[in-house]
Amino acid sequence: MNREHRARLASQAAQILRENDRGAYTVPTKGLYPFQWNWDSCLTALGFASFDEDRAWREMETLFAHQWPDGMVPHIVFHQEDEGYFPGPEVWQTERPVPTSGITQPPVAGFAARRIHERSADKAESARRAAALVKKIDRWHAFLYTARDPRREGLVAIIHPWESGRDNAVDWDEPFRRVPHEGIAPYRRRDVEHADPAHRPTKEQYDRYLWLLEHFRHHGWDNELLHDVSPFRVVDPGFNAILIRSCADLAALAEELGMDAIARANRARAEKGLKALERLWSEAHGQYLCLDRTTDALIDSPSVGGLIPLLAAIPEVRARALGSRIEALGARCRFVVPSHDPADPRFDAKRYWRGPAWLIVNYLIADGLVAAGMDRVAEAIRASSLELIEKGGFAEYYDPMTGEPCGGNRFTWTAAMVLEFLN
Ligand code: 2M8
Repeated sequence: MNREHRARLASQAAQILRENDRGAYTVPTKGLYPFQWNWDSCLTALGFASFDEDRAWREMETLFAHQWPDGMVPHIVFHQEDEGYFPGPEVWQTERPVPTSGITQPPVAGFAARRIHERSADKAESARRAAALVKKIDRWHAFLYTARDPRREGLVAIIHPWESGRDNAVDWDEPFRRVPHEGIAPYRRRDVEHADPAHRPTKEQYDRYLWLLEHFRHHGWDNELLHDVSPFRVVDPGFNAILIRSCADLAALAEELGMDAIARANRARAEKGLKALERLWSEAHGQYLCLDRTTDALIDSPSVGGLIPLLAAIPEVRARALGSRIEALGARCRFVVPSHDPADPRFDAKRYWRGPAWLIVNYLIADGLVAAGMDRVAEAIRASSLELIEKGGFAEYYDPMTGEPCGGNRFTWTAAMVLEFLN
């Protein structure tokens, strides 16, 4: 790709960020997702940082302004009313000053904040804004390692598939059987009016998402209770690896800013998490798997969640094995990285997180591969990602067999990741 070509792609990506900018936060895409989402915002901030540092910090500051008193950072902030999304604030009923959802999402904030600060041009201003965020991110990490790890194992559980960010991954099929899907209030889905229903989660899955939501609402969104009362408690290697990396990055950032207690606490969390992650390794699959905390058994589902640990400082032998795994997946599809192994009969090339490739996941994995010295594999992911954009535009996700763009279009975090890949 020549310079002119790169500049054209970067300007298209920046244009999408501006289009979806609502002033102090961005929406993931018009129509389908009209509010602020947690990990979308943090990854989008990275995109903003390449042309507007002030706007990058503001994106994260807005998100963290809605942190709960217990430290949780909600997965959606409903800044304004919009009928176009379900479930909206009237279903969540979390009683926050500005309505939010009642669950969280992968904690990429520590990772993003460190990266934005490292690249900042105005170091004094960046340090000032980073320091305020560091305290809040630290409280979020503390929340996760208590409320979601009550036995202090060093591994946090998600209590709703939406918390993983990989909503309908094959990983949840088995533990989801324990979640009832009857007796919920009647509802009307809006997502299937914006996107092809064949590319979205099924009705049965939505019923169970809603059952959990109503169950937690019934428990007053009390995070002291929710982990134990949830019939769905899964340790996701992707979520945990992101948290471990964010703890390590927050420790480094805090140290640079002279916030020593926060640095120490997060370094200790990262070390403990890394050791505990080993429990999720599957020699048979050559990758990490989810662990069902209710049965204490690994879930037999080779998904991309088990490759995301490349982002954390896992042992070299594990990183090498994951590198080989990604090469093997590459031989099974035209574009990498599929969110589920195409060799598994449950793979579904167009259905959301059950097969399609996602640029944000590609970015996180590529980052880990470079850190582990596997530049060639990382470069293949980067090239594949940019080719997907060239062929299909800035979509929410892509069929890894054909490259067909799926889901929402002119998608914010996809555009942000293009800016990162071009950086
Ligand atoms: C998707 O999830 C939301 C629920 O949070 C939905 O489908 O309604 C996921 O891809 C999630 O990872 C993402 O943050 C969100 C917004 O892009 O959409």
